[in-house]
Amino acid sequence: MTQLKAFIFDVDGTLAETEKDGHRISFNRAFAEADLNWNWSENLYGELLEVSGGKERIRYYLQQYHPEIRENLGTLIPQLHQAKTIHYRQLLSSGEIQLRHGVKRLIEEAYNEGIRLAIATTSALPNALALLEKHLNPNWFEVIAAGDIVPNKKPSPDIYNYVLEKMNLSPDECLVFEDSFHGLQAAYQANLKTIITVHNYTKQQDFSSANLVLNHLGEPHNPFTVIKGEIQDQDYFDLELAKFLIK
Ligand code: XBP
Ligand code: MG
Repeated sequence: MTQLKAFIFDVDGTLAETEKDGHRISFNRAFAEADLNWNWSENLYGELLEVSGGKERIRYYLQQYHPEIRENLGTLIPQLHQAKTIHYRQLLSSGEIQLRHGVKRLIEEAYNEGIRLAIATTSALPNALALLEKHLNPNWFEVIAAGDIVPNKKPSPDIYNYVLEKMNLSPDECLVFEDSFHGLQAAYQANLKTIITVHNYTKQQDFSSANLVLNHLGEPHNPFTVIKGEIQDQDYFDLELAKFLIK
């Protein structure tokens, strides 16, 4: 029987719904500040989420929607992204973005029971830290793998392989929490079992290789809905369910 040793969490979309009301708003604020009349609507942002990473997303947007802008991209993109990061951190510190249902409860339970914790995110490190500092304790996470720390972003498995190596763990001892197809692909290619909690931007995606798909992690008085997976008599995701899934 395999022993559960660690949880690895994605950040954006998994710990909190940061994309629509967080990252998107911050990109738009950075564009306005730079006197650019680009506006990423909720719909357009859904399309742009196909590209992981903020800098990569701006570059893709320019290629698709402003192919005439070709000069100084090597300066413009990092400048915009840096400004966006400042806006994003301000927005998070204001407390406007809350954790998703069950996240804090599960992480506290895992930490108190000695389950090792890690973060694997495409977001820049300051952005991931801003959310952890506001709502959780960054010191609880043994490894916080973020942004450009690996050569290739999700759906590449690089970030998950990096975490496994740093923690000296084998994939069968861990469970991953993700919200998106890209995230699932990354974890799956690293041979990790994955629990998906969907949201509006990802609920139509293909999660056939996930071990469990939920609408959220649930709370004792706010049960989850199982979208895919065989579990019995469970209203919320806890360590007991995690141990059952890892067997
Ligand atoms: C997160 C992302 C990130 C954020 C922007 O993906 O795609 O690009 O939208 O972050 P995941 P930065 O949840 O799969 O890690 O601007 O900090 O790059
Ligand atoms: Mg995500």
